[in-house]
Amino acid sequence: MVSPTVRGMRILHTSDWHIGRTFHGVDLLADQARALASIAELVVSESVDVVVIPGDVYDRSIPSADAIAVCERGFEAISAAGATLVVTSGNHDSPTRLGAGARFAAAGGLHLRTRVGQVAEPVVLADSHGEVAFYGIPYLEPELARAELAVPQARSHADILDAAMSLVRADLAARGGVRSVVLAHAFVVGGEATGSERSISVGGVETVSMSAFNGIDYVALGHLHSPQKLSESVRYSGSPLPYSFGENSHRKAVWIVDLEADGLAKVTRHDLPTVRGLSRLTGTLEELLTGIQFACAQDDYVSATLTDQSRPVDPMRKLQERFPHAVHVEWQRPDGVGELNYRERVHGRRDTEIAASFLTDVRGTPTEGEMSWVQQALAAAVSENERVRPVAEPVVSESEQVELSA
Ligand SMILES: [Mn+2]
Repeated sequence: MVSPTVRGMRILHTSDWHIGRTFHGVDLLADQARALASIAELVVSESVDVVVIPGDVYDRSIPSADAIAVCERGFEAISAAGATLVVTSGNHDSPTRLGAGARFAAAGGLHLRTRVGQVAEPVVLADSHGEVAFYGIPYLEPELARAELAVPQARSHADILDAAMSLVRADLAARGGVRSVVLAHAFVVGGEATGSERSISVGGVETVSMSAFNGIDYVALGHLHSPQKLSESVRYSGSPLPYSFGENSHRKAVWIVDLEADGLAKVTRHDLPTVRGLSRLTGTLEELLTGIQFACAQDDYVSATLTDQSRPVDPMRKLQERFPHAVHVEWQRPDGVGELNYRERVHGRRDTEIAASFLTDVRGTPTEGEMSWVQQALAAAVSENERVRPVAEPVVSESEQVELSA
């Protein structure tokens, strides 16, 4: 008789969806919807049982109606793909809003853990080896969490997280050896930020130690936006999309975590498809518009640095003819060495010259008529200066004052 294969529990770890985020003013909802659809596809193709999302589901505490719709469709697609969801709130989420209707959502397989008071009430799921307790630790704002966790002396993120984890450990001990997963939204020492995270610094300290999580089978972290492994069992999944040009070298990913009878068995990285690439381009406007080497960036979000001799006129409109998703353009003076010291640069030049070159830079060469207005305005300003110059007061030096008061 062939014994049936006993499979453990398979968990997909993603985080920092930041639904509703804009990128240099551009709405990302369509990209985000595609990223969530690709996560739902992985749930099917990898036979995932549970999807964990440790925070920053939304980008704002009051998400737009469109952002809520995208999130809801994402949750529904994951659920329809066959996975249970365990979700906690991050520093961008409103715990109250994200957690609204949590009891009813739980009945449908969406477990929203957004309350500090619930850190020791795990979502208990089971596979053929037994139970797994999922503890959802929402982002713990020290000022707010201190009272709820009854640790009035706690000041730092580390103190607060330790208090939450001791509640988790006490509950876990009472369950007698069940496997455990913790979701937490925190900056763990050793993690690398990308620059698109909002600081959670309290008194200069925003990090917590990895040892806070000792003894847990898998720790699914949220907050940092690039996928990274702090230890075999403590990881950040990062965001599903890049949220700054600094992230154009990161491939976005999720972790697929296999728990077997003894706990953590295997973690596999699955790269997410790139919805739209990011490119930083440098050259003259003409080079960017015609250079064959830039053709591969035509569908990307583009940040352009222009190196023309003088500031090009209306460069964004021209760039967008070739790069419809150009979102940022800046002009770098080709002769600019280091920091531009404007005062030094204009030293010794006449006011009219300075005004004319400013107008040329920002808008194009001024006409003769415009320059005559500029000259009249400057002349008027100079004579006004002379009229209002106050008569100098006699000055009492410090040593004289000392003598007088002595
Ligand atoms: Mn985040």
